[in-house]
Amino acid sequence: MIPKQLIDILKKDPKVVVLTGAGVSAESGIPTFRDALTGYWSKFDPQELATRRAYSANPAMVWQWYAERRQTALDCDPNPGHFALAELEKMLSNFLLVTQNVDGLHQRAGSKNVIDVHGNIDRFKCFDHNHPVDSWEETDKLPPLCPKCGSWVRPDIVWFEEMLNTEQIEKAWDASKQCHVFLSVGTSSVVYPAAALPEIALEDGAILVEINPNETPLTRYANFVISKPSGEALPTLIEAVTRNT
Ligand code: BV8
Repeated sequence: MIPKQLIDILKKDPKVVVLTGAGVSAESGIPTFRDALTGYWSKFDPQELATRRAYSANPAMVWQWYAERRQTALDCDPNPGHFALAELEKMLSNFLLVTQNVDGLHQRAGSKNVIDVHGNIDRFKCFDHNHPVDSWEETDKLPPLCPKCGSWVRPDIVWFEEMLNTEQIEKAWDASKQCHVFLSVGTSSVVYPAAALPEIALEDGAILVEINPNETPLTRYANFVISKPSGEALPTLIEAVTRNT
């Protein structure tokens, strides 16, 4: 499943950047983003719900959507793919994990050098001033209100048409430019600016590896394509690279 040439490259302690998307958490039981809508939510488009506009129009409903997704994330466990990436980090002297996922599973699996470019569903801030919020007065009204300014509490994640954290995306940008190997794992590669990271890595001569059971717009540019679930492919990759090291 893992090309020998890729194993030999990874044995040479290259600079590695990994970009993950919702596919990495699929085997943990978390629906991927574009099928994150089951049941009641099935009549909504996530790209419509994950916006300031939707929150302004229907804060209680969108709060509930995130509350259910948060509970799912907290009830799920990291899968072998998450643990394999934590292992890969330990094996390499220069490694960065950039995740689009907001579920926190990489950190729970032991990954240390992680940038969660779209935020974390279990972190909160306020709608009007981005005040960090870690507790609030429980009332029967939702969303809860910011203790500092009284505006709605919201998840500390990046909605569509919101800017990503400049420092974070610049760090991810720089690492992608300098890396020798870029692994794109479990992402549909359609959401920018995260989807630009593998493009930058390629422009600067990196080897591009894609791990995804399905094709994406990136597939045709990849040097290595592993069309398997990440929970299977990543542990196999680690095992191959550590074998008779
Ligand atoms: C920005 C948090 C500047 C929220 C997310 C027009 C108007 C306005 C904006 C735009 C526009 N055109 C383009 C844009 C920019 C826009 C964008 O890229 N849109 C796309 C969709 C066209 N980007 C933005 O808005 C970004 N901000 O650009 O600011 C700006 C400012 C003002 C105006 C314009 C621009 C902000 C983007 C961040 C959005 N927030 N998440 C939440 O979670 O609720 S993004 C969301 O999509 C998730 O974070 C998710 O991670 C991310 C990407 O999706 P994927 O992770 O790839 O998940 P997906 O389900 O799509 O795919 C899963 C993949 O896994 C599949 O390929 C599948 O095959 C694979 N898979 C399945 N099982 C497995 C597997 N792989 C491996 N193993 C398995 N077992």
